[in-house]
Amino acid sequence: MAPYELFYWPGIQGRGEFVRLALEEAGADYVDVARTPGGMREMMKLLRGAGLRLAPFAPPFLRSGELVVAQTANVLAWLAPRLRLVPGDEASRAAALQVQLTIADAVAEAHDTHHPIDVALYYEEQKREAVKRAAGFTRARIPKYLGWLEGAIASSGGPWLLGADFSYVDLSAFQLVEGLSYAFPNAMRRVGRSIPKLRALRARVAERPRIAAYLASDRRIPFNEDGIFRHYPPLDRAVERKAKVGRGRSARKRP
Ligand SMILES: N[C@@H](CCC(=O)N[C@@H](CS)C(=O)NCC(=O)O)C(=O)O
Repeated sequence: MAPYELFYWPGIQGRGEFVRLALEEAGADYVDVARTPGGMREMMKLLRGAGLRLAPFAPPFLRSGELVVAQTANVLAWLAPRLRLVPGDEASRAAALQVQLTIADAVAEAHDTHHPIDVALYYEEQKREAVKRAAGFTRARIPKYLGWLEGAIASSGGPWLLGADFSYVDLSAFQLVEGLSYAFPNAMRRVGRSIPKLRALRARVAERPRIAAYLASDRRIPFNEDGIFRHYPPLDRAVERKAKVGRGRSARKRP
C-alpha cells in the first residue's frame, strides 16, 4: 500500500501533530509532505482544489490514494479504524469523536488567546486583548476542559479515556496537556493537583515505545511561537496580573 500523505505547515506542530501522533503510534508508513522538497507546492495546489471533489479548507489533511480527508477530528475518525487506534463498536467510535471534537474546541480557544481579534494580525498588534482573553482561558476554561477529560477517564473506569482500550484520543489528550503545559506553565501548575488521572495518562502515553522514540526524534518539531501553543509570559501571567490590579484598585478605594 502507498504511504499515507500528511499535509501540514512545516516548522510547527499545530493541528497536524494530532494526526502525526496517531501515525507514529501505529508505526504507519507516512510522508509529511510539506517537509519534503516540493511538498509545499503540492499542498498549496490541493488547497486550491486541484481537481478534487472537495478542497480542504485548511491543513491538516491526509491523502490516501485518491482520497483527501480534511479537518483534524475527521481525519482521525477516518484513520483510527485503519490504524487500529479505536475500538470497533459504534458507541466507542462516537465517544472517541466526541472527545476529539472537545479537544479541538480547547485547541481553538488556546489559539485565540494569542489571536483574540484577527488571525491576520500579529500577536503584538492585539496584545491587550490577548491578555484579557488569556486570563479567562487560564482561570476558567483550562480547568473546565481538563476537568472534563479527568471526569471522562474516571467514568470510563480508566486508565484510558475510553476505559481499558487505548485509542487515538489518548494521544490527543496527551498533546493537549503537552501544549498547554508549554504555553501556560503557571496555569497548569494551578490545575495540576485536580487532574491526577489525566497526568498519569499523559505519562503513560509518553512512555509508549513508538511515541517515546518519536518524541526523541527530529520528526517531533519543538513547540515554538509560530504554532498554536505559544509561550508568551504576559499571557501565562494574565490571571495573576489581573488579581494584582484588582487588589491595587480596591486598596486605593479604601479610606
Ligand atoms: N477545524 C480545522 C481547523 C484547521 C485550521 O485552522 N488550520 C490552520 C492551521 S492549524 C490553518 O492553516 N488555517 C488557515 C485558515 O484558517 O485560513 C481542523 O481542526 O483541522
